[in-house]
Amino acid sequence: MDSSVGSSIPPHPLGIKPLGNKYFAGGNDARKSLGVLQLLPDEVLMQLLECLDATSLGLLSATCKFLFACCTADDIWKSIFFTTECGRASSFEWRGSWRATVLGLSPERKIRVDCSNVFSDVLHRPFVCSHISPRQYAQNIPAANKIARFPNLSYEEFADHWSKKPFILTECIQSWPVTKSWNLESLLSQYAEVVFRAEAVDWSFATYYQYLRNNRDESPLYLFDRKFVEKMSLKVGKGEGAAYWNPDCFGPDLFELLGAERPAHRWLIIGPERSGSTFHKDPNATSAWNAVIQGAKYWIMFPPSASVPGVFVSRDSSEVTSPLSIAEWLLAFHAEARKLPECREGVCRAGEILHVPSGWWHLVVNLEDGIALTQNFVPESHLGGVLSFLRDKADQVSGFDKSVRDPYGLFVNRLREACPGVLEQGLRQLAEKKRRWDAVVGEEDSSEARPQRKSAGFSFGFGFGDEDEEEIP
Ligand SMILES: O=C(O)CCC(=O)C(=O)O
Ligand SMILES: [Fe+2]
Repeated sequence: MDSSVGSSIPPHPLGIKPLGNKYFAGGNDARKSLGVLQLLPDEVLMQLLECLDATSLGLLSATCKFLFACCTADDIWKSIFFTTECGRASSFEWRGSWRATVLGLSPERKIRVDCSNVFSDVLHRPFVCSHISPRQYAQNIPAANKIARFPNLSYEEFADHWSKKPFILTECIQSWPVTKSWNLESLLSQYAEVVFRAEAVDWSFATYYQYLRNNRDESPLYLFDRKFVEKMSLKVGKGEGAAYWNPDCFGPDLFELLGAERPAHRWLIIGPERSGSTFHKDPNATSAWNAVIQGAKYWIMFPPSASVPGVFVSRDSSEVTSPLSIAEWLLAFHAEARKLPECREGVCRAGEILHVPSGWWHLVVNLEDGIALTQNFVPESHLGGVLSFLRDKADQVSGFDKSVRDPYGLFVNRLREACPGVLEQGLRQLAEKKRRWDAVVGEEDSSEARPQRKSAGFSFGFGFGDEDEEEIP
């Protein structure tokens, strides 16, 4: 572990220590009191405890210090929370931890059991991960890695030079009214009762705000809502009473031709420090912009064909496996990733907007509690890539309503009606992409050119017409 990381971690409130410390502890080991349960490794013991209810956990925690430490681990209580009445409600009182919320404990009440003879990585590691400060990873970015920053760009500059590279614009969204009127408190006063989607839960903003301001989760629940415009009655687009509008520099968004049939494309994103998005590519080969309204986000990005340390992709790229949490990836892989020549990094602050080019890998972490808006779009320069994705990776296409049976056919028809020249150019890009691919892998193995089998799905899928289930990054 990076020594600077270790030094910023406070001691565990119960005194639990990493397993390695056992060898200096002179035989004083709480695990010895576990009786027959000593046979089970910590991972298995925790899985077993996850099957218990609150009462059983309470009883078991009174038997010995090791089980006390296990039975008070907050991750177990998170699972229990979702089986309770509170867990099904959109408004409730958040008490600072899942355990305190389930048990209705007062936030001031602290556990005072000395578990300093409990040695366990399984219990200690989540504590470390929930206390790392993401800011240290955003520092000392090597000059060659820095994401380009400009005040603004014209559409011509974007189309001619920048549509395939990430960049940050520092003076592009300052005229958006929301950059002045939105902060977490103003949203709380205006939208306290509005229910937003945060991963798998639907919570009122008042409840989410309490959680955001006072939690120690390793991977905090991230508010990621695609119906925010409707829920907040916002006006999008230049004109009287507008909240915000699409920046001019990204030019026409060809998915607008799909009208009501376009896939999910805009999200309100709110989260505390440490929340964020693990490595993924955006859906349907779209590009995106991500505008920070409050807070600051650290971005680490790689071009489409790069191998990202700690991220494992199946052969047809339909499945992505990466470490469970952002904190774990930062601890284990950040230093190695930063050394790669393709690595790009940057901090996007309040009032700035970042461009994610089609196909680029990105991991994003909030350095402060904050608010952002994001939108996926299809610029002309990536039309071939999007057509190729819709046609050849039909099983990985996501975000369309169930009623749209043939997204590729629909998009081609709309392009043919509205702008046949652009379609022709996109189909040329598509043919060129296939020609280049065949030249590299040989026609036999052209997996990009064949429709893919249905698989478990890319981890950043938005679900195929599956209302809200899979809209989590
Ligand atoms: O966490 C974030 O702000 C990044 C979100 C993101 O990558 C996305 O919307 O695709
Ligand atoms: Fe993304």
